[in-house]
Amino acid sequence: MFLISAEFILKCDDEFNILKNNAIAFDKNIIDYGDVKSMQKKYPNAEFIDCKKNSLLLPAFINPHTHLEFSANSYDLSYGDFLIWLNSVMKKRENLNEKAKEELILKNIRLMQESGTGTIGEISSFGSDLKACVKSSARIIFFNEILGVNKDLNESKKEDFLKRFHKSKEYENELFIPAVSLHSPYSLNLDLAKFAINFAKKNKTLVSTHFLESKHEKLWLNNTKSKFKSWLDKISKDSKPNFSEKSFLELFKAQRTLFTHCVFVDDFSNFDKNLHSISHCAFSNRLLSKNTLKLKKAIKSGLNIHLATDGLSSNISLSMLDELRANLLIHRDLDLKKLAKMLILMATQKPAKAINMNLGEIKKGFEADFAVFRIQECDKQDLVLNFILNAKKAEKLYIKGKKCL
Ligand code: MCF
Ligand code: FE
Repeated sequence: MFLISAEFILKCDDEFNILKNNAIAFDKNIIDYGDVKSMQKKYPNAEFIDCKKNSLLLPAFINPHTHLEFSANSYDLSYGDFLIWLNSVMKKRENLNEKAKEELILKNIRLMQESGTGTIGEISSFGSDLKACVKSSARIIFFNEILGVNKDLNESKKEDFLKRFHKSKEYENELFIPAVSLHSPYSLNLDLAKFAINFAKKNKTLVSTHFLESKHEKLWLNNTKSKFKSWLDKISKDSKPNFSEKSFLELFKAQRTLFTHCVFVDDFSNFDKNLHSISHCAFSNRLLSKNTLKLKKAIKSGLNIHLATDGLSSNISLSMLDELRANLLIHRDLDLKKLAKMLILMATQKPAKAINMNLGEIKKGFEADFAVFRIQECDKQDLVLNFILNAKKAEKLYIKGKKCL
């Protein structure tokens, strides 16, 4: 058993309690916490890790949406409009995937850990990220992606998906959790989508999907003239939308699902508050979507909204700290200090609820996943905002009680 002390501990509970000069007793899980002296008395045999003054401990960040197979991108893709980006991805994706070798993916996972992230939701398009994800010390939810509009190819798409899923299943353990990703309503036909949902239900996995990321997608799903038609006609002749906004959402009834982007959602009441959540990728939306999530309205609806970085295919960093800072800049209709606290919860407690794991909070019985940062002297009322503004690198990272940094 260990005992770790810090000057400040962000519990990341609903009340946003901040503990001062407390210590946490933990093994794989959080056993107890309280003021340092009484904890040392209560657990005299625990190994003491003293983080001393000017330290801040918080639950490790959860980044539930990345595309590590696109990690080699830097000058390759075009931004400013979703279809322009998509064309560039289609042209470059094989090549980018080829360049994203195990070493590069491991390096990026390491960088994420160094920025305080403990859990990653990886969208795997090809399966070439499998080995690195298994090798790393991060907790990974490995979303095997399925997509395809051309019905003639359905059987081979299913076969390929099953092969990748079963391969990932061979490595399943406490820190590596296979799951399913249905790419999006514009890139799937009904048969493939139903197959994937039924498969996820049967195997009791988490599901992730991209939804209403661009105006083009919204127009397409609403059967209004859109540039998506000519784009999709290149893949499947005389294409028609396979879903409406509503019929796509109906697929995910009774299924725990993370919906990524949702920039063009107008009515959040169509989601299931208990099982559905939104992964908000602010930086990615700036590059591809010409719009951002209506955060205030989305939160007011009672739906669980959390943050994610998306991949390096539409971001310059996979650090949740950078993503927190990007969010501070764009949600100008929210009070800055209140927003800072909300955002910390959207990087810890909220994504934990979305993936239904005992993570993201300093709470007895929860997994011992936390990060420690060096801070500077600061008024308690300014602490959270100043932490977001300044933090770059975690000093320590524990995942399931194991020291990773
Ligand atoms: O989240 C971003 C933007 N929206 C959709 N897809 C992707 C993103 N980053 C990478 N992708 C991948 C996706 O997984 O790009 C491909 C898929 O394999 C697009 S193919 C329609
Ligand atoms: Fe994505």
